[in-house]
Amino acid sequence: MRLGLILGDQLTHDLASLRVLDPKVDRLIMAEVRDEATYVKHHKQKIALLFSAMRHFAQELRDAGWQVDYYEYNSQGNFKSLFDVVAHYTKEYSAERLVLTQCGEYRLQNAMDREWSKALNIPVEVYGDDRFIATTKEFADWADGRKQLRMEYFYREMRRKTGYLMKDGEPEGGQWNYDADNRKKWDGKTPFPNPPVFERDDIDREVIKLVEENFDDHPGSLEDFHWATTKAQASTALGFFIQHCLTNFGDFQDAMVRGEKALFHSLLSPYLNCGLLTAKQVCDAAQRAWNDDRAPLNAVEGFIRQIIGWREYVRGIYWLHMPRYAKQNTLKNKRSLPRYYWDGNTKMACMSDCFKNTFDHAYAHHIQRLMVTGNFALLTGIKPEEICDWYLAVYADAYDWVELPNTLGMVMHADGGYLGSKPYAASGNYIHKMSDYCSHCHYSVKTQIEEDSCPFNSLYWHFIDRHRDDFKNNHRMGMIYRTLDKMKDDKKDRIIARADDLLSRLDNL
Ligand code: FAD
Ligand code: DLZ
Ligand code: SF4
Repeated sequence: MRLGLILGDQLTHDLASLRVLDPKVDRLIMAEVRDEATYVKHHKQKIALLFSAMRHFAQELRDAGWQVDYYEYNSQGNFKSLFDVVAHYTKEYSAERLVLTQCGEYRLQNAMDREWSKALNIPVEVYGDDRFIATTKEFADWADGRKQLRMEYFYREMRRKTGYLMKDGEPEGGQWNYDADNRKKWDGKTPFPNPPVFERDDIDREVIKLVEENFDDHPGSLEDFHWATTKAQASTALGFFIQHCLTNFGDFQDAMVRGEKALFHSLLSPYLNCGLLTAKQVCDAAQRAWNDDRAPLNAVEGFIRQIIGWREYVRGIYWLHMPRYAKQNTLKNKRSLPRYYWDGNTKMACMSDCFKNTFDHAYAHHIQRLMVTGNFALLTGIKPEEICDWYLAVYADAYDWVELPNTLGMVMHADGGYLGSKPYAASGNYIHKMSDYCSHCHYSVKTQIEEDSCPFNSLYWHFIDRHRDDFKNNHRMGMIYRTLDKMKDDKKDRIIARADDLLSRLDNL
């Protein structure tokens, strides 16, 4: 008989390895283990979501006729790692081979490739994860020979491959991308839908108690734990998004509103990433909404692009360049992550709201991650590995394959502009334009050099100034340097002095 190992982010019934195994003779293993739950200090809600979804999935597998050995956290045996559990059951059943679907994270896949087969003394058979639209080989072929990659061109390939929003070989509406229509501040009127709240069952309650007892020192709170933990609940969440949010998704995709958790975002990433939903299922639902005239093209295109474009693109980059990718630090950042990334305690209203969303819900929407907490880390020169570990820990959807390229590449520009051609650096003006934060802030977004001036304003010019050599040949940055060069010397000096002061205060926190 063969043993099938199902990982916590592989909760999908037609997983590649499950298609190969035979429920009549083979057995499955799933395990909650300390090594996976603590390799970074995952948010309590992320652990609760995963453990509960894993337990529900194991039950569904048993109902479907599989024999499943499920190792619960802290059970007898006291296994610390997935390897310990696999070694135990390999021996117990005298398994002939171990079968699994490729791991999401390089860390684990690499350990398996290098050590597991030898240590277990049986072959380890790994199948490609075809829940993704593109295989890692397809991405590598597309990237081959390109000095710099552009998501937009890869996305077009994925549109052609899947046929989403395509008509007679051409993009619906004649354009590939409707982003120009998607950058509006919230109009203050369109009501925000209330995402579904799922009733908790005995499994959820038991897991929540387990997390409270065993992961007390991990960030976040379990008070507002509303995530779906079954495939059926995740499908309800998808239906809710399509019916109540998709229409406005495009218009307000970049907007931020104080105290609003998700606006019109889908909140589907944790389910996509652990397998309760698949990319195809989600995109099919969006395509149907377009076919039936239930949502406008700018919204449906923007949403599908995030999934078959960005999500696939970052995964492709990850597998093409790991482990080298994780070590890059092109801008030579040296600063440690400020304490308030962990305690949320800051007078900057934008940062404070993003931290609150993060700790209360293990969630923040894309622009909060990119243009607030990310932008601040970029401008202040935080070490890439520290900010990457933070994003990997605090979000329910965070896995290395998707978090790392987004943080190290998109936010920190630490890959030298390989993933994105220009750093997403911005002053407080951008945050002011896209949110209502500044009117509730201790700092003034209108000024640069006063004691109460918005920190982003001077830090932005400090970043531009200190990285002149890094960006002088980047034609997309030309206008910014021309603006800096036109600034009067004494004004520029005062801005840089204000930023220096802020940075030294950060270092002494
Ligand atoms: P929506 O706005 O509703 O978007 C729909 C879906 O598109 C998402 O569910 C997600 O699957 C996909 N998507 C959108 N943007 C991206 C992107 N840039 N990369 C990959 N997929 C994308 N996303 C993760 O899934 N896991 C992470 O660990 C993660 N870390 C991030 C770290 C940083 C610094 C930044 C800037 C972004 C990160 N993202 C990550 C991308 C994005 O912020 C989240 O996917 C999104 O906020 C999830 O919320 P949602 O489901 O409501 O998304
Ligand atoms: C994120 C996570 C956590 C918190 N716990 C477990 C676990 O106990 N068991 C498990 O199989 N998976 C867990 N995961 C997801 C894994 O970290 C994920 O499967 C790998 O990182 C993918 O390579
Ligand atoms: Fe953020 Fe600056 Fe606006 Fe305050 S003034 S909310 S710090 S952008």
